[in-house]
Amino acid sequence: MTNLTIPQHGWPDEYVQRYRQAGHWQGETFGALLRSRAEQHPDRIAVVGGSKNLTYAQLDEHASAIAAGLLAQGFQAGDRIVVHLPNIPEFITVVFGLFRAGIIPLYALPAHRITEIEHFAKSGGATGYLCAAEHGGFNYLGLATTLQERCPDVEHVIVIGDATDRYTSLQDIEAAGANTDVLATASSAQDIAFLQISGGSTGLSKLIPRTHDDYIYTLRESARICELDGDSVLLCALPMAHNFPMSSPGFLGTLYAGGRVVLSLSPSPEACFELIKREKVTQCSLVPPLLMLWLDAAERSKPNLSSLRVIQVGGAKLIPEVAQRVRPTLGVTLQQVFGMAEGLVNYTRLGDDAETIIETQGRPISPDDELLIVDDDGQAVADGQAGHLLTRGPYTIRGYYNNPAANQRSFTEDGYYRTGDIVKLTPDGYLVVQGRAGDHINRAGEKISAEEIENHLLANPAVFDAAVVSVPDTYLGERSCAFIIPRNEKPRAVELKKWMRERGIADFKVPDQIIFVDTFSETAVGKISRKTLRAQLRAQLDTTQ
Ligand code: J2J
Repeated sequence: MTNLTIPQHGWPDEYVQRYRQAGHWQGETFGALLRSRAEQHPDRIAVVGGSKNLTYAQLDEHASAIAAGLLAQGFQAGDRIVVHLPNIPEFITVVFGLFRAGIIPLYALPAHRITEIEHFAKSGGATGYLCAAEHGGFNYLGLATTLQERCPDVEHVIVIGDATDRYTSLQDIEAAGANTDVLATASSAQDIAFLQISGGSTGLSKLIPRTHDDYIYTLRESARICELDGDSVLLCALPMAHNFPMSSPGFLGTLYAGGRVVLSLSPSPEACFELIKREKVTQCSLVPPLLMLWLDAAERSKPNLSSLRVIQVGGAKLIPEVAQRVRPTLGVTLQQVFGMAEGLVNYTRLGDDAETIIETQGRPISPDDELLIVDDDGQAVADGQAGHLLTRGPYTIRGYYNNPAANQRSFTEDGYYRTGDIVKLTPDGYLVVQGRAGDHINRAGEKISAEEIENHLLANPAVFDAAVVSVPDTYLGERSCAFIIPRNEKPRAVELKKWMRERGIADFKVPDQIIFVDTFSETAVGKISRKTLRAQLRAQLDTTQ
């Protein structure tokens, strides 16, 4: 068994004791959690997706069969598998199967392509890749083939759907493990349950290790704060591999509360309004651009959304003008969520006054979340002033997975995570997000590292230099703009975009806008940092638009 613990970056003993004594960490694993729900209400429907319904008992059975099947296949507790699935019920049976076997899922988004998957597989040391054969017109089997060529350590490819004769189907894995009860596993509550992906500012994504103990704590508290219970029906419209629809309160928080999860393959208002009516959905989580689409569509089509009570909105800043439209247009309570896959999550509470709900991004889940707001020199700012948010607490990681260099940058010596967000605190302890210190683009909630995209562009022979910046966008919140100095002949922007897609990166990372320039700045380039350069270019855009 390897890497189950995070030796140098785990919580120090005194914090472990503190969080246990406070009752935050209760020693429960995901495997045991599902079993207890299946015992409490075996016949209640847990998941609805496409034409499939699964009860809690069925979910439990699938999870055990998958766990047993994977162990029979040669996987061992502590191994990592890249899970690359859209919003289908198998996402849930698979991850609980992995939890039961102690195998660590590493969650990729459906939009990710070979470049990202290769990076995840290598940095996570994955030995398996699990995908749907096809989704949204993309053939994931082709990706699997390239992945195995580039990463020989990925020995196993498991496919949902037609696995062809090359790969193993999930059905066969399940059949091999059928009727085998796997509950006691090598994993315990303080072990890593899964790896999430960071949306950080620098370079390639980092891997975020979350333990059973810390994550289940957030689920328990999120379910309470969002007032979920056995009657709740949560629509999962965002890609479920994202931390937000997974846990704030997300499909896992809903299963924690014994409610029902309804999965939508598309977040469009057309698809979702229909599901809300048919399945009597009570809660849903959206990013601001989607909320805007829903609001516009609801004003036009006046759908029946009478079952819906709460919409959580987070992932990017929601402006008060849009927040204000939620109750009159959709007839529901808005709940703002400011969270991060690294940990800290803030919610406005359902009973808060309208001003708090509209103007703030909520307050932390836990009384043991420690927040510091500091200036550029690391000194605490005066009350109510904006500054860099640093945080540590019972569900905020103390370090990325196997990444000492990133940990050096992203964590203080006493274990605070540097969120990269600029926030201020209201006198009531609510956070108002002001912006980001780092150079990433928050494109409709998807975080894109400027540096990562620049590095892709620099690999093109026609590109001499490139700098990527964010531009405010009415619908996306922010869009990406690449300033490019051509080497000789100016390439065509469409060709460059096509070339990026063919490199195999997620579509949302392809620059929305490309501007060719002869030089970046009058100041000698190379003498100023990339950060300053990007700031100058952004300012240049502001004055020319
Ligand atoms: C402004 N910026 C926000 C908000 C996140 C719940 C909700 C969201 C995420 C998430 C999550 C924001 N207003 N309301 O994991 O559990 C930006 C910040 C933050 C970064 C984290 C959850 N909500 N953000 O978005 O890991 O910049 O998590 O640091 O994808 O999103 O991104 P991510």
